Amino acid sequence: MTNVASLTVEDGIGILTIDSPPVNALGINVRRALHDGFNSLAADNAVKAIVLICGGRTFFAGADISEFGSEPVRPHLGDVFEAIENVGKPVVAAIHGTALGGGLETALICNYRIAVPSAKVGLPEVNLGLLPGAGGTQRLPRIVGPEIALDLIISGRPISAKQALEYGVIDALAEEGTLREDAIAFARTVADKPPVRVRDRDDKVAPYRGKPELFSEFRKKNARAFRGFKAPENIIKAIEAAVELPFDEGIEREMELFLELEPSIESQAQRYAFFGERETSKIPDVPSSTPTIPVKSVGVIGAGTMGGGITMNFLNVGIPVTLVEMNQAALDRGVAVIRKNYENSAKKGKLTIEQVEKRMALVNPVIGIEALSDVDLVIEAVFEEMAIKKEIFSKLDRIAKQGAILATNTSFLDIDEIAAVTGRPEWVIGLHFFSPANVMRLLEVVRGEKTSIEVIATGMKLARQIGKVPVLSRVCWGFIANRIMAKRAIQGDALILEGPTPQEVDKVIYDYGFAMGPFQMSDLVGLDVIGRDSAERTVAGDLVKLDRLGQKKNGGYYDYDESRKATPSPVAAEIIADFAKAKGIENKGKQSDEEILARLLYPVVNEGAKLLDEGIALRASDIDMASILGYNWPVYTGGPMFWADTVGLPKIVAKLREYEAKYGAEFTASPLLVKLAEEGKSFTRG
Ligand code: T1G
Repeated sequence: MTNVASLTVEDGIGILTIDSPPVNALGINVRRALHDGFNSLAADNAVKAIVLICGGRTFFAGADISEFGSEPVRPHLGDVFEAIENVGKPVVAAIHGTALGGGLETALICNYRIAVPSAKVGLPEVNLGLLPGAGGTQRLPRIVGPEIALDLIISGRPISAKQALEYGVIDALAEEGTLREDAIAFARTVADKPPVRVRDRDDKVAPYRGKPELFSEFRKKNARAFRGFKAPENIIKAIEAAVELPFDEGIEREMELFLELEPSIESQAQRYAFFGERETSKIPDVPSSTPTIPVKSVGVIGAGTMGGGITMNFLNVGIPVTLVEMNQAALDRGVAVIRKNYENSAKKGKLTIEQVEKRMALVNPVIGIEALSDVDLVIEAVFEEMAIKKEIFSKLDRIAKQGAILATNTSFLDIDEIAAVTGRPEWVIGLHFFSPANVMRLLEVVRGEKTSIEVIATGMKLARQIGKVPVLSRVCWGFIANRIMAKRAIQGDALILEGPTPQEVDKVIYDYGFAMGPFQMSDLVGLDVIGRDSAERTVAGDLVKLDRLGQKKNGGYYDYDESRKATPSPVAAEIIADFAKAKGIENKGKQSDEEILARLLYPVVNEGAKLLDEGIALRASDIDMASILGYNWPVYTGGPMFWADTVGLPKIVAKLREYEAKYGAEFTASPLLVKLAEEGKSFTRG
């Protein structure tokens, strides 16, 4: 057992320090150290009060997520909490960093809590498809009341030490840098007091007893947001138990509700996504020791929707941006949209006016790219037209300083072809943002054949710096997310010619867990936008010819009333029937939801397997992260590749072969998918 604990006694105060990098997760070594440490402190009569503190970057950041799914090893967290609660002396939790999940629950089992101002505390288990299973749903409501507890535990949002003090979650603030000393001093003030226990407090929950409306209204208000997730309902039930049941029964109820979640596919998927988001930064031929290039100033070419959103990401973290357009009107429009976005955030209380002005002061709007001669990074975000991009990059080659990174935000075009017009292809990379660029967390970092590993490492690091999750891709049409999701769009367009209606297809995708189906999305985005690049005739193109542009004008696949409520459109149905007839496709009538889902998503899985076959994507979880973070693929399914493993790869291969026989090579199963299916292996389960 590695020694993660140190125990000292200073003038009657026992100090138990746990130091288990990287985040003092409450894995078996830490649990053993706590259990043994508190048992020896209980037996030491010289100890009048105890300080529990952590070394390294943070107080306990929760249970060890990697232990879930395997047989729990004693001492369990419950055993540790019993040792703490029965130590018979006041215990002060000294908090720095992020006391999260089981970490905060450990602090709540202590009698007092003191934290440095920079600390944060929270119960984020909901993000893992779980609930606080070590008393958090029973203790937190006893401190802050069920209403605030519902908000904090369902949102999983951490709160600052200052907010925690206001809520009574902590008892005092320490000075930055003197947490240990301040905690010892605090312990001295309570050493001769009988230990208070959160579990004995009833004043915050009693007023809600026998009044279920708080919970029923909360359920109703959040039904849409909770759709498909299991954890929120169980959290609500656990907090209801904190109000209605005596503490020990509430703890039992909490454990029952936790054990319903822990083995669920939804929680396995969300825990997989937690690690998957961190795995994306691990690149075999770009070691974490690779030197990176400092990026202290950025140039963005194009102040349209993408350029504006991209710019905001850098302003948000204090990096100045020179924003370039070709004319003043476009520039003014772009800057105005950025300002409006920030002012909307300020209206929602997410930003102060000072923060808005501070960010706006960092954007330097100019006409012409000559102004980019001194920036560390240029991101081109102009129209998706190769000739235009080539012209810009050949100019940049002359203008940008040596050592500047030249990035393109292209969604589909060949980055090697763009790099080839410069004399510095090693410095050219793709930074592919997803719209809205200031919101979506996915950033596809596209390495060209010649992109240097320093530039790749810089792109990956910069992504995290601006709050994105980077997924590395090599060059191909559509890179990762767009390429696999294009398969869903193609099959959706094909299906509505064979019998299923747009609303039947949309319903299957909505029921699967997406916010909306492909045809509702097309109507929302605008059919003139969706169909714009298509060379051949499409249903969307035929609808546009009738001036049916979607929600914004005359409806599209659906008709809309003045409140934009969608109804099936007879006009669209006729257009679809005419189109099918012209292509000689017979209407085979309705198909089952299962059949529609397979036809829509199995090709997506197959394309993901091809990405791995071709070395475009590094790992299956990267494809899942790109889908979840770029297309809002429902996280509780784990993404296409994790989901495919739950469906069973042999079943998917068999269905693809059936489609191949019917429709041709579009459905030929990737060699990797076939191999894994035949060997009984999986994409994501080792
Ligand atoms: N368990 C195991 N490993 C963890 C971990 C955890 N709880 N938290 C972080 N790591 C690893 C992470 O995988 C990465 O590893 C490294 O630490 C740095 O993390 C009973 C059931 C604490 C805010 O949900 O939110 O308690 O990639 O890159 O950006 O009721 O990690 O270096 O190999 O994220 O500075 C509840 C999860 C668990 C907190 C730090 N706790 N962690 O962020 O670093 S369930 C959580 C975080 C629970 C109880 C329930 C963040 C962080 P590697 P990082 P960071």
